[in-house]
Amino acid sequence: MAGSENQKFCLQEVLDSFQLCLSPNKEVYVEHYVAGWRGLVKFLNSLGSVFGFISKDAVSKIQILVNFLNSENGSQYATVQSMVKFELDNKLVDVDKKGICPESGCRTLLRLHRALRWLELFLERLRTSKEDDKTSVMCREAYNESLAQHHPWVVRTAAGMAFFALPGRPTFFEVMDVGPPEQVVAILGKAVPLISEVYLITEELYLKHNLLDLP
Ligand code: 1PZ
Repeated sequence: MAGSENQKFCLQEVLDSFQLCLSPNKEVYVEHYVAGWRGLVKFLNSLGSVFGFISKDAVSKIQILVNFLNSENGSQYATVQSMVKFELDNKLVDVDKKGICPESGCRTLLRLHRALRWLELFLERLRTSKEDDKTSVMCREAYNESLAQHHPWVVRTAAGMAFFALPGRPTFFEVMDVGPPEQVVAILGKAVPLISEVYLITEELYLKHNLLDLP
């Protein structure tokens, strides 16, 4: 994946990945989940280096999951469902506190899963926003309602400062690179429900296995 984060971003690609994410029986494919995040990291990188600390963390989590996919147990990581089963069955998850498995697939994916909720809330605000609405405000509101609750003060502060560097809505829409604003809004209209579905399926799975607070 070297260098792939620097290529041109297109919102359509992210939409495609999240579309491919769900199997016919509604399991979540890790490969496409990770591809969706790669697309998002590309987008974040094209917004400027102030967001570097955020994309760096996302990239390292993506890499952990890719390594599992490419490992000898790769087939067990095909879907989030199979990953959860495999790691729980084989005691590969630190359930209470970080110890022998500080970088399990389950806890790593949980971080991206929480960020997916932020994304859903943010994109929905963006979709319904008006021309002069501020992206930084939409981003902060979405963050406070979701990810912020899982971040310590120092991360919240850094994130809060980065939000000020977000470009305005017109530039933001241009960087999405799918055409005029109406087209962006239309694609967001498809993307948000998809992201929401992937989020809900994962959330229910993690809840069922009591994995929502993994350290
Ligand atoms: C378009 C604007 C982008 C704003 C992104 C909003 C999210 C702010 C997240 C700030 C993350 C700061 C860096 C590191 C955080 C980590 O401590 C946590 C917990 O991981 P642990 O320490 O437990 O291993 N990491 C995360 O919460 C995952 C964050 C992933 C963020 C991906 C954002 C992708 C943005 C896509 C842009 C459309």
